[in-house]
Amino acid sequence: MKGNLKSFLTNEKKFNALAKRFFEHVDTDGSGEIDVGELAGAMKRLAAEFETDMPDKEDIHDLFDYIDEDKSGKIDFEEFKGLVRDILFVIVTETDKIGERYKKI
Ligand SMILES: [Ca+2]
Repeated sequence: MKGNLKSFLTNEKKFNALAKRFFEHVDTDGSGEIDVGELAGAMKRLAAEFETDMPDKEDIHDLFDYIDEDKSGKIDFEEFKGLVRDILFVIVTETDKIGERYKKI
């Protein structure tokens, strides 16, 4: 599993396919760009799924600004891929840390 995740980060084709699937989930109107409302919807769906607190307006705008690198007010696929890469990187890093912890036991 860990190896598979890492391969996503280095295999451009696999990574693009995965990122595209996520992108299409968020881009609910299929315009090819994500606006604040679509990002808010995606974050709320995630919060509901994981039964965590709903993100507030500030959280949503902070994340949006972070992803919207050129500050165009829309997130395009290239910018979105940066986010997916960050998320995968965190998962891989954390998984490694957890693995290390178990080795010590
Ligand atoms: Ca859109």
